[in-house]
Amino acid sequence: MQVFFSETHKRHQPRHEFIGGALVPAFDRPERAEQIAGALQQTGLFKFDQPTDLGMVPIRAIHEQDYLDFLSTAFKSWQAAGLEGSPMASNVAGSPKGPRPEYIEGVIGYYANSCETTIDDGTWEGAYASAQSAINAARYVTTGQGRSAFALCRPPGHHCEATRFGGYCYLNNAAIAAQYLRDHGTAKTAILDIDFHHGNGTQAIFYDRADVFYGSVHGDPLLTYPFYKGYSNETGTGVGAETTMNLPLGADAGNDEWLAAITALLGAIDSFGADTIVVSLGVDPHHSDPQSNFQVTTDGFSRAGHLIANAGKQTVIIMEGGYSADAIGPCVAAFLQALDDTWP
Ligand code: Q9C
Ligand code: ZN
Repeated sequence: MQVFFSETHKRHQPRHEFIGGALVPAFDRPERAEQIAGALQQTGLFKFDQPTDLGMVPIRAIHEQDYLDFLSTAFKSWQAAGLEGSPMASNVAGSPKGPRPEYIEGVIGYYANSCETTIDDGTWEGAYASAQSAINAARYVTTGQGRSAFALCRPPGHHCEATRFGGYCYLNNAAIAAQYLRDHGTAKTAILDIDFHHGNGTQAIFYDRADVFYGSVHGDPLLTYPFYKGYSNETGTGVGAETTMNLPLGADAGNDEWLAAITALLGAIDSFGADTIVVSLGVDPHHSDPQSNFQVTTDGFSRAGHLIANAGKQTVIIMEGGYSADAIGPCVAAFLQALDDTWP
């Protein structure tokens, strides 16, 4: 399988994040991507390429220009204001947003949906390169070079909205890929999000859209991040009514429940009539993951890959979360190999 992976992810080196009232070492460490790349390379079944720089147009198709300007200058603005820590929001704007504040501490909260995530020197470069991997994977599939491609994105994207970062995400790679497919000949695209966390950013971006389906299986938001979105009664609005589907699962959900939810989401995607599936692949549902309360096994990811392959659609896979150093490589490899092996 074709993989797009940029070494530039290393420029994104968050020092810490804010959890439980304390600054703790950041979960999205550069080693994550290296561990996944290493596991794929060991199999000898993947062809790695650096993404071609396809520019800002596909990114602007999802994110507002003022947000992009903020993201690319936030670190400098923070330093210029004499603030000493890493830029992070200690307050967030409500919705709809009022006036944009002038002082950077207000500006950063205007563009945040969550307060644990920092913007460091190199974050913009890393996020831009990550988005380019997603765009390259979408282009690979939509130009008929192959039926599937994997974007080894880091940082991840699915918590990021059109104008708000958070949850370790700065640019919504899956949304950018889905929109790229729409703009290049795909009539109907579905996003299947199997990260442990609900993709609140992706859902918000496509909530009122009839041409992009968003379906997710995730930890019950009553118990876990992002807490305020991802409930089963969120199903879309306006012309996008019934094009969002959320299947939250309770603590300790294992392979059987998780795979049944994926099967249900694939059924809805088939009824929707999608030509292409964008998979937001988080491997944090694994039982060993420090962020999740699910009990999915490595074999569970293999079975998920089979199920998705059997849908018989073009597939663009986007890396999202996964924080268990020992499990993330094997889980991604198991998923992608199963997906590749079982093409009808
Ligand atoms: N007690 C992704 O997996 N907060 N983001 C966790 C844990 C943030 C996860 C708090 C989790 C964000 C892409
Ligand atoms: Zn996650």
